[in-house]
Amino acid sequence: QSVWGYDSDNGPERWHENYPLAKGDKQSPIEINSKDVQHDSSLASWHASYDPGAAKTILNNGRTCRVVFDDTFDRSVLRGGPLSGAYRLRQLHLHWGSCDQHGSEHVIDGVKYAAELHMVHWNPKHGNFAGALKQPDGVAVVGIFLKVGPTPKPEMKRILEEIENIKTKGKEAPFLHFDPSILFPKSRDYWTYHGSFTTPPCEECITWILLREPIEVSSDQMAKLRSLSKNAENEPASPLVDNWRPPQPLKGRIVRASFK
Ligand code: BO1
Ligand code: ZN
Repeated sequence: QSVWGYDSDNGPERWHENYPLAKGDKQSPIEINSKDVQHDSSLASWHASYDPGAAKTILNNGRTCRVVFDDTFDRSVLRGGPLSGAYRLRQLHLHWGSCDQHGSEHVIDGVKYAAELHMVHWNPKHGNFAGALKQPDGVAVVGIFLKVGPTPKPEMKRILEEIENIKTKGKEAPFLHFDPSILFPKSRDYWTYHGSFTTPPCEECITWILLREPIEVSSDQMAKLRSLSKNAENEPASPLVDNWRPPQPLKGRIVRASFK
């Protein structure tokens, strides 16, 4: 297991060998059981204020497809909900499966969605991203579930049409003028809890904001995502699929809901 991944020889079951935090007490993702969540009427609504001009590039790093944003100043920020102050958007990426029955990291009442979109923000009071991930209130991730249905999500087009240009590991393409808030579902209802990065080293610095309402994508759109490769251009072909970590122990944590 020289580098971590999602295969049996380097996958989630083995991450703790090189990254002991992976066995911590506040790991993500988790399974949410709606009967166990606490409605909290004091939870405010959240607001994203994103500058389309902050979008920079899209890349395939062999583990996910990521869109990177300029985070050198408070340009695209997330506020409200369980958060204090403004958190800066740094990147978004996805986790997905090899079929529609799995792919999400968080599981809701036993339901695994086909994919999960993560919008990653950091708290600028900690100076930079590296500093933020050492702090319990360092990072805020908005999670959006993708389910497969008859209706494509036109707002996913920009990302999916770039997949052609970043087929293999290490490929990167310009990705300019994109407002990721077009990907949000209608409802702002969310669950929140404190957890970790879902990839090594799995630091426990994340306020998770998981949106209740999934967005719908078509089967063709999911197929495009699954057409990415985890190999580099000069290596044997290997599809980039099933890049999700399964649920981790809740260990007494409380999940709060903004809705009844
Ligand atoms: S996620 O939203 O928990 N799936 C997630 C996972 C990894 C990152 C962001 C969100 N980013 C990575 C960066 C690395 C950094 C690492 C810290 O987080 O790409 O540069 O070192 O664990
Ligand atoms: Zn993620």
